[in-house]
Formats: sequence, C-alpha cells, structure tokens
Amino acid sequence: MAESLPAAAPQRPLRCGRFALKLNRPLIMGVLNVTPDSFSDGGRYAGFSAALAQAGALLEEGADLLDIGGESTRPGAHEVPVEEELRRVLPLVQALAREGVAVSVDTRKTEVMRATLDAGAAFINDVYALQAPGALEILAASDAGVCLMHMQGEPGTMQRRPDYHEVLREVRDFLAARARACVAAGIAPERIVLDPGFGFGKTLEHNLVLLRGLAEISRLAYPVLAGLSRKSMLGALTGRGAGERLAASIAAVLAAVAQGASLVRVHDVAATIDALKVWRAAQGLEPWPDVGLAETRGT
Ligand code: YH5
Repeated sequence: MAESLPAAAPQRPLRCGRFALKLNRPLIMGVLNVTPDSFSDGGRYAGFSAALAQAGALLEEGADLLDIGGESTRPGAHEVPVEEELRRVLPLVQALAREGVAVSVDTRKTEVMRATLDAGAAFINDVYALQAPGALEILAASDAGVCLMHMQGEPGTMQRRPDYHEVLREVRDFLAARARACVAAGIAPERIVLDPGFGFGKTLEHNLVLLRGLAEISRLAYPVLAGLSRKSMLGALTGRGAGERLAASIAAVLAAVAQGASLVRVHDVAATIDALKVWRAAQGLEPWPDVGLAETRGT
C-alpha cells in the first residue's frame, strides 16, 4: 500500500555558529524567558540562577537549542531598554555558550544581537525578521543561524485588528522576500529558518489557515519553525487558560510537523518529544535519531 509521507522537509543541515544540526527529525527549541514576570524577583542573582536551573532542565529533557528572551513580545507588553535586556540575557548566554549549548537569542534589537553573538550565541530569533537598520549586516558578519518571523504590526497593538487579503500568500511572500534580503546581504541559505509567527497580528482563523497551509511555506526550501506552545489560539480552541494548554500545545506541534515544520519552539520539551517519538514510530520513521549537534569548529 502506498503510504502518504509528510511534506518533504529540507534535508541539508542547519548551520548556526559552531553547530550543524541535521534535520532528520524536528529540532526542539526550548523556551527560556528571562523577563521579571517569568522568574518572580529575588534580585538579579536569584533570577540568573533560576534561569540557569531552568536551562539545565530543558536540556535534560532533550532540547536541541535554548531560546533566551529578555523582552516579552506578548500583546500589550511594553518595550524594554537595551541595557535592561542585556542585563537579563547576556550572563546566561555567556554561561550556556561556554558549556557548549546551542543558544538562540529572541531579540529585535541590533545592540542585543551584536553583544550576544560576541558572547557566543549560535542563533538569533528575530520577530522583526532582521528589518531593523543594521540587523542584516550584523548577522552577515557572524556565522549564526537566524529565524525570520512574520508579524503584522507591532507587539503592543498587533492583535487589535489583524487584516489580510490572503494570509497564507502574504506571509509566504513576506518570508520569501526576507530570505532573499538575507542571502543578498551575505547570509548563507543554510543559516536561515522561516516562521509564520502564530499569534503575531493574526486572528484565530488566520492562525488556522497558516497551520493548515504550513507546507506551502516549507516549499520555499528553508526549514520552518512553528511557535504554538501555550498560545492564545489554543486557549480559544479549548477554553483553557495559559497554564493548562499542554495537550493542546502537543496537538498543535504534531499538526505543524505533519505540515513540514522542521523546528518547534516549546515550553514543555519532554512531553513534546514523547508525543513526537510515538507519532514518528507510528509513521514508520526512526523514533528519535541523533541530530549530530556537532561543533564544527572552535573549542
Ligand atoms: C514564535 O512563534 N513566539 S513569544 C502568548 C502566550 C503563550 C506564548 C498567551 N517568540 C514566537 O511564546 N519566536 C514568541 O499565551 C517567538 N516564533 C518565534 N520565532 C510569544 C509566546 C507566547 C505568547
């Protein structure tokens, strides 16, 4: 019997800093928020050590990369000054990069990109898709990987009135144009990841059209990252609050991977990997192969 296979994912390894990550299974990006609301304060050191402990837990659970964010991009969140964002993320990036962890930094600020890349970050996750002046040049001068995400509007107001003529085509065309801009600036295609930006200036219906049509974005031949973990769209579908969306998050990951997502950004690493292992085995795929998180140079 002919078996239907999931949309073909790009197979060349993802290059990010010293790492070459094979895409023979979905890569797991663990979310590490270092905003004050994510670690109730007891001073800077308490925040740092709590974040380090959380990083250790995510790695122990099997995360391939850690995505460190010092500024909330949730709807209604306000901007954090550069100095404050650096105070939150830089010590963690330094400590984790030194330990050989593949560190991603979730930032829109060029100063934070520059400083964290200097400190050993392997990947920049930018919800502005390197549209800030100077961002393309900073990435081009590094060997880091980059996630280009689509967002309509600004974090503070993006959920007010999301509006598209044809959401899937508009998001895909935007991502293709940003990837072209990166390549033209000297960023190798092997370093680029695309992300439709679930929840970033999108209604529930927009998010669902993008999830159903993710394979269309995969066809651009760059790995696609899906960030669905605990998001409001899952609350809208289940009626559950942010703290009780694990089952919904896992179902969303499976749907995204079935549509060709190569990376998933998740809070619940162990549970996500369990679900993917079973789902892959059921499809006759190797349950959880090594991705060869190999350091390609340096110490
Ligand atoms: C993403 O999709 N998302 S931060 C609201 C929630 C739960 C979670 C209301 N950074 C993405 O995770 N980077 C964020 O409950 C991201 N893709 C990429 N590349 C928002 C978030 C969240 C928001």
